[in-house]
Amino acid sequence: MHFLQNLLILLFCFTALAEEKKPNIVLFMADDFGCASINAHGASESFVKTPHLNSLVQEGMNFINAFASASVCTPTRYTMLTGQYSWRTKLKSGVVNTCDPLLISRETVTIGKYLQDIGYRTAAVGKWHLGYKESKFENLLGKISPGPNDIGFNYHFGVPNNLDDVHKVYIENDRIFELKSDKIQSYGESFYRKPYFGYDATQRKCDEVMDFTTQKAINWIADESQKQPFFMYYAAAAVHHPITPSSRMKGKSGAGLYGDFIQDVDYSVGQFIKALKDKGLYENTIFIFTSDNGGDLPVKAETPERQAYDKGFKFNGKFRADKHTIFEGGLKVPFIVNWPKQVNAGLQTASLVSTADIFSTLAEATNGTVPSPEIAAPDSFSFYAVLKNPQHKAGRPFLINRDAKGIQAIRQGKWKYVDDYVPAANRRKVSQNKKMLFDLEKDPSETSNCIKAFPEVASELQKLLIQARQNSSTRKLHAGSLQ
Ligand SMILES: [Ca+2]
Repeated sequence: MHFLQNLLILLFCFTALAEEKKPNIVLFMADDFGCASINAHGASESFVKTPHLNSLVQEGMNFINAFASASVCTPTRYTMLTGQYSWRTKLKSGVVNTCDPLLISRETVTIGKYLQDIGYRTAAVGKWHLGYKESKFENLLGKISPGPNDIGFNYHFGVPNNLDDVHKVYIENDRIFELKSDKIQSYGESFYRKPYFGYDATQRKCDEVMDFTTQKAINWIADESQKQPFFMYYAAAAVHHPITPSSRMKGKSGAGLYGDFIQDVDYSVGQFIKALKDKGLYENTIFIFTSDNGGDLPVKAETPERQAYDKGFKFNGKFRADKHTIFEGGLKVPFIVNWPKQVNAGLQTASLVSTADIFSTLAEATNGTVPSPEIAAPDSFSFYAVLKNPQHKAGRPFLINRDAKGIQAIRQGKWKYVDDYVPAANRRKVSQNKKMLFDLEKDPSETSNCIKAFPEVASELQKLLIQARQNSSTRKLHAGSLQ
């Protein structure tokens, strides 16, 4: 009798576990969004008002020591989706250009593919900037393959590269959205002084892209949420130049067009949260908000970013420099994780995390385990334990960052070492980079290179960086060092 009773209890437990619904995931990545651009991160309301992002911070966990893996778009996005440093690919510097092939191979296990395998429906909506097709292409006509659909995303609605890239069209799954014919008639000029392709299809309007892609993403969530758990990777096209706020936000901030555009990002976040709440999904959705790199601060006085900055709006906080560079202003990003069912409200953590760690963390949160580095995410360290306890030190022992030129830095504890190695492709422009060492505890704004005072620290960090380059995985390298 006892045996039968126990068996029944066991069966009940297993069924309850199986029925425990896996969390939904919204990964919201803003573009060029500085680490001090929202009120909860220090931005004055006299410049911008970000009520929805402030709520995310108040209701979730705020990471104050979080870094993008690179200070430009493509490498951070590559590393986030694959859990692998981008400099292990052929892209040693710069970003994917207008007609470049897909940087992620079909064989790579992306976070999308990983989640599909455990029962998720997945989507990549918004800015893509990881290339399309097998090799360099003439144009985007015909079937666009391989593309996001081939590497782990059931649905794709994308802006190919940037807010005002010369393609000027949206991509839906493996085709140009609303293409009428194969006629091409180039016209006008983009922000980059190159003519638009002129496909015979709906042309994007910069000031409508945020609303349009947000709505596409929310419609997809509404359609899918009743079926299976979902993963929505939403990559906002704002606040990358050209600074083109929506008519709704134009003139609404105290920091000019740039502040208005930040408020568009906030509005979009609010739309997602509203949709999740309306569907009763908010409690069990992991909502991550971050940026692919720090804010961009152009030199030209007439740019909206510069004007906002000169008014006193320091959107990268106290940190040195901006996007493209190897300094903290280019690498430090906002990082908020909200998951009401599992993560207590109003917490803050100083654990070192990177956008590279999202893969392993989501794997652990949804599947209770992290894939072996031979199979997937070789450079992604899970910070799942931090979500349970903000005092917990995340598993990441050190972090490697790269800038637009392919220069690398490694940080460990309070030290950050910038290496003199320059990828071959850039050696004509930069013959040799200067080695630098910063004590981030004493000097978070990187005002003084202290390499002369601590040459042994620099040389240890350089050794570790070289080992990391030679090893196929920093997770494996770290596990080896612990044995
Ligand atoms: Ca960017």
